[in-house]
Amino acid sequence: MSFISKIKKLWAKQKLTVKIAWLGLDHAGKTTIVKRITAGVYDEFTTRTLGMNVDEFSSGEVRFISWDLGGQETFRESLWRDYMAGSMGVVYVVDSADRARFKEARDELWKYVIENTDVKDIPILVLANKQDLPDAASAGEVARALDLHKVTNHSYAIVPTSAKTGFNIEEALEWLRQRITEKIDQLK
Ligand SMILES: Nc1nc2c(ncn2[C@@H]2O[C@H](COP(=O)(O)OP(=O)(O)O)[C@@H](O)[C@H]2O)c(=O)[nH]1
Ligand SMILES: [Mg+2]
Repeated sequence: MSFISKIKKLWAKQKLTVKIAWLGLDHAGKTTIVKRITAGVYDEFTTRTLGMNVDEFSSGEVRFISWDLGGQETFRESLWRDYMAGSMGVVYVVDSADRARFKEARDELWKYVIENTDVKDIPILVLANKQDLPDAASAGEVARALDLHKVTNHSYAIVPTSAKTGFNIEEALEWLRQRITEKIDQLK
């Protein structure tokens, strides 16, 4: 059973919308991954998200909100907070081949998620994306660059993925689905 159908089944039982926030620097692959999940295709021509850099996708009762981090202006932060409110999980996407921006990716993850007191204890799934590229850093290298070993206030996982080949996308989301299911069970 796919991630989407499991979440849908879960929702049917729980009567709630599962909202997942997708964050990461521009060009990391967020829109491409979400499109692959919701439409089942690799879209080579995903355009750079313009304007507010916010995309919303829905599949059944699963809502994906995708937000480009980096260079955010202050007025956007309040909108970002609204979008984050009620999110049951965060997917943080990194371009594993873009080592020049690892530091920036680290800083944004810490600023907007880990050190953000508005973000309660929700699971963080880090995708070390673009593993199909020959010079891609391993998931371990990405984890070190992001200082993930210093994270104590969230459960997290890091998974190497490729939106181009579909490598590990389902498996990664399975981890998130399990964490969210546990959370919902605790609320019962
Ligand atoms: N080779 C490769 N390219 C990817 C992968 N994921 C995304 N891309 C490409 O990277 C660019 C940025 O992707 P996009 O989804 O728009 O990134 P976003 O800004 O995070 O939403 C696009 O040209 C995608 O086709 C991947 O896993 N491998
Ligand atoms: Mg995008």
